[in-house]
Amino acid sequence: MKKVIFTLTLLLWIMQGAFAQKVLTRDERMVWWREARFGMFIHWGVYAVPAGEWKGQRIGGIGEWIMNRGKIPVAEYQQIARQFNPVKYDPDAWVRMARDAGMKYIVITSKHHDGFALFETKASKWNVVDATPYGKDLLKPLADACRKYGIRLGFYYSQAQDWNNPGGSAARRPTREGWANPDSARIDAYTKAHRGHWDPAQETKTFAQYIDDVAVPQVRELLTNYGELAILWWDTPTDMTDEAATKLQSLLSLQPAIITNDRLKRPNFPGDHKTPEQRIPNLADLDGTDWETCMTMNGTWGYKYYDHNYKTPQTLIRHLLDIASKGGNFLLNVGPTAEGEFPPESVDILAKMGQWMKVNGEAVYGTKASPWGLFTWGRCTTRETPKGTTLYFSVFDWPADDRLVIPGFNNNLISAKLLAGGTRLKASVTKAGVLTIDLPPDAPDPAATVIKVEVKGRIDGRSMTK
Ligand code: FHN
Repeated sequence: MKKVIFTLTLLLWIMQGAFAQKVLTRDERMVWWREARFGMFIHWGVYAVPAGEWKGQRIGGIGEWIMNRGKIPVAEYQQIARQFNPVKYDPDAWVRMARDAGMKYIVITSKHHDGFALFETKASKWNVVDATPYGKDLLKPLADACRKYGIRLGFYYSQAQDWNNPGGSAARRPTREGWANPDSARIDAYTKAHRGHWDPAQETKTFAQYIDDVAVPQVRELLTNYGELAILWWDTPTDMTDEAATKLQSLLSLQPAIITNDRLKRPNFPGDHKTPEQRIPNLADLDGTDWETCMTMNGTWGYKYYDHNYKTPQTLIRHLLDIASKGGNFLLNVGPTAEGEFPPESVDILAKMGQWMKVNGEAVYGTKASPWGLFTWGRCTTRETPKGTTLYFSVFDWPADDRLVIPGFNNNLISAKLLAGGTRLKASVTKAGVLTIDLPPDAPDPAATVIKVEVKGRIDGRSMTK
């Protein structure tokens, strides 16, 4: 009998251990994210079909807003889905492009403000399975490919704004200037009186009904049907209530390790990280909260066939270093075409950033912010090691005298070398604490050349001038 009781107790104990869900602290959940530093944002939806043009006219502004800025009626907009047939969609290739660019995670628009779900959902017929000739869930194979290549996956979900599912909110924006819609004055007067809506079909339910009928069940589906998820990326809390936010937030317990951003509802739902958009914060604006800059490669998130105004790989590499030197993450956007391809310019940028990251990624992943702020010639990231501290000086503007001079340097030097290729560099520290590094005559990498400096002890950069 004693033996039976003992065995049963042991079994119970083992089972408890196996099933008990450990509550992770925020720091535990954020470990991989703080290491990752670089991720891919993907804005994809039926708006890639008009690709910035409606009825022969270009609608200015960002491509995924075409329905709102053109005040396209619901029934007309929904016709677009009939042309959404991304037969060239190759999620395996997408994930490889992200991985080869040096990105560690992907966040994709599962549903943007036009309410169109890229996934199979029972909560609304306005989704890729029910409304398009393609007829298949787009997120499942992406989740599989991410797992295959060890890339973390996050879902963007527009929780409040939804211009197609009735009751969803709509930001109060006028018809896009420059679009010669003869009816725009009347439409704009209507939107003013109707909390941003421009079509009575948008108002057949209340916002609370929309939350219960669409947002809550869809977020539950997203958190249940795609395996382990890394991030839930909320966006534009227009008209959001605390009650609705609480309902959505409570679903997150379905994914105990998930990270969320700060856009569920302000100010009571701060999430895990801030999300400066299209800008890199100044040092003075940072308050110790984790943050991630999201940015477009050109001027739009969703695909527009005529936007070729791309930033150069050099600019984007420097943005990544600027962000890392301030302790943030970089979420860089790609807007695929309606057929399912990344625009060629994006492919090229990703490949070039990947070439740089392959050699210099050490200066980015898992590094900490510069203890000294910014240098006029470039940026610095640091890593604490058992031996002391490694400093990565990323030089953007090569000094005319081929010398890097860093005053206020209080540590003993171990070594200095070029990160790419490992060539040792002559370096010395004067008694007055000035570190001088002799550089080769020309910048080996015009985008950013990283000088890796190992020193004893920890850095006290307070005495350093810029
Ligand atoms: O309105 C959206 C926009 O379309 C895009 O998705 C960006 C990405 O951060 N978020 C909103 C604007 O803040």
